[in-house]
Amino acid sequence: MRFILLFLSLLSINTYAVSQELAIVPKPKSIIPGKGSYTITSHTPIVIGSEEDRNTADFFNQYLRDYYGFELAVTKGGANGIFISTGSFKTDIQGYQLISDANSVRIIGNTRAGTFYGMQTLIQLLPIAKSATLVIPAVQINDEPAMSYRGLHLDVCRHFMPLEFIKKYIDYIALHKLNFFHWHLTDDQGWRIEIKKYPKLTDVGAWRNGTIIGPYPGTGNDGLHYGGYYTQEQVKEIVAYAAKRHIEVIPEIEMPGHASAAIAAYPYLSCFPDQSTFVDAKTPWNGSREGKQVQQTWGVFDDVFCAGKESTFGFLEDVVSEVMPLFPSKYFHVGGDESPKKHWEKCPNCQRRIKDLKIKGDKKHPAEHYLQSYFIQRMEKFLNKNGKSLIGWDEILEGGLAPNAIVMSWRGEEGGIAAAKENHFVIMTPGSYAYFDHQQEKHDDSVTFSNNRWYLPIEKVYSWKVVPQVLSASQKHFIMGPQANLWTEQMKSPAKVEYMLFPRIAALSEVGWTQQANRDFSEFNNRLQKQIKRYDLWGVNHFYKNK
Ligand code: TNX
Repeated sequence: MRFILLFLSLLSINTYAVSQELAIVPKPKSIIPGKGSYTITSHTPIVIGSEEDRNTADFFNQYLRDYYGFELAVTKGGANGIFISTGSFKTDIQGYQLISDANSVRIIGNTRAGTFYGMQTLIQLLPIAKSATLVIPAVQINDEPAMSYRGLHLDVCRHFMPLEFIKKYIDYIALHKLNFFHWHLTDDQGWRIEIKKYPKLTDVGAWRNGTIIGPYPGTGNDGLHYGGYYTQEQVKEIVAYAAKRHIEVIPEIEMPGHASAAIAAYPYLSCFPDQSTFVDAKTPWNGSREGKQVQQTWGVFDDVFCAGKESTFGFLEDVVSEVMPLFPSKYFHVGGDESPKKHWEKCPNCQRRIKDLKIKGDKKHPAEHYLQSYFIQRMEKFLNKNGKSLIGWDEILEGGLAPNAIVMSWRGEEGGIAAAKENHFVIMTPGSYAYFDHQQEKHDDSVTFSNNRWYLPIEKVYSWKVVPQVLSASQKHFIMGPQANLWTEQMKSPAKVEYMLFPRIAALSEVGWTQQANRDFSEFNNRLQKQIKRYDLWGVNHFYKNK
């Protein structure tokens, strides 16, 4: 009896030790620990199965160079080494198998992306301390993602992020086996993408004369001329960089709301071009208040794209036509959120449009509500004609969904549930689990650290069940996966973005990748301790760094 107990306790210590040692995030589907280990030295070759796997080898070499100070030769044959290849399993599931033993490490992906993810797992088998010989435990891992869409968003409008940081951000996405980068490129406080036909969008719209200090209404205005934008060449560079990491970039061009920067550049896009931008009495403003202004404060603004004038749609179609070819993704995000109807109610052009289209208000909603639906449906037709699928925030449900639209559910899960019930695809990004601008610490009242007092600790992110239980099995199929959003009103620098992102990105990755039944917070938390050491190795300014 005592022997059995001793044996059992040794066994449990052993499994514990293994799960500690193999701290892989997101947690793989199955891990079978082996005996012994494999040692990588600077003489170990990476043997690729075909030229298409070279990206994956390059990524690994870049990682070795950055954190261990050496890299490996990439070859096409050999008996020993790290073998990476992609099988032809006739599946689009991005799974892989990784087997390491005393003689080799073998990664076989179901798809190129699968092979790349296998390499991400190998990266997490490396010791954290810098060394010239890297010992990998023997193991057999079979893995695949639970959800096909695993996204991370970044708002570069409220604060502009340098190109080099966008690349770093994409690396972070890749290292967590996420596969979509949602790039929020236009908003009230800045237009951030070059449009050749409309140069003022960036000459004027990419710059503001100041920024309020702290959350609205702010304790003052910093009085600094602020802005920046990405040229089309830079955008292409980012898209290519992401593609090498099996990440699709989805652009977002906001309409009809969050349009102050575009309107400052081209006032005719407003219902009332001659009216100066409204600044409420509470807002500390810097510089001129005359004419249309790029916003210096946060929130929702009444001056939106006019839905009555044909010139608005001409402009938007031109813009979309320049943006589409830069992004091979089939998805195109048109925003659609937080668009007040106040101007449309008073605008003769919008009212004429309502009359011409015989749009009627009803007990539930005034006619302008349905005009929003007309706006989005019209843009959807244009996008679909060009082979793109429209994504919008859940407000695009207002007044009826565009026929093929994909809904990003942010005001809770309700929008996503409603859309899935109408057989529309859905990306889940509810504020209560996925808003990384909310603070990680309950009593952190320091306004410099978050957008507001909402509290979103990593446990809460981890507890997120992406697929709502109320849906039927066939409706559940429409839930593509999770996304977390980083709205940067209170993130002035890349360091601050990292502070808000890490380590919550680890929980997000598991929410999207690991089967629900295979997830447990305290077990995750054990692995997280090692993952945080990895973040230290990368030099990330994570939340626990200064604790
Ligand atoms: C709502 S989420 C917004 C953003 C803000 C964010 C702040 C969404 C579609 N719109 O414009 O930055 O809240 O948490």
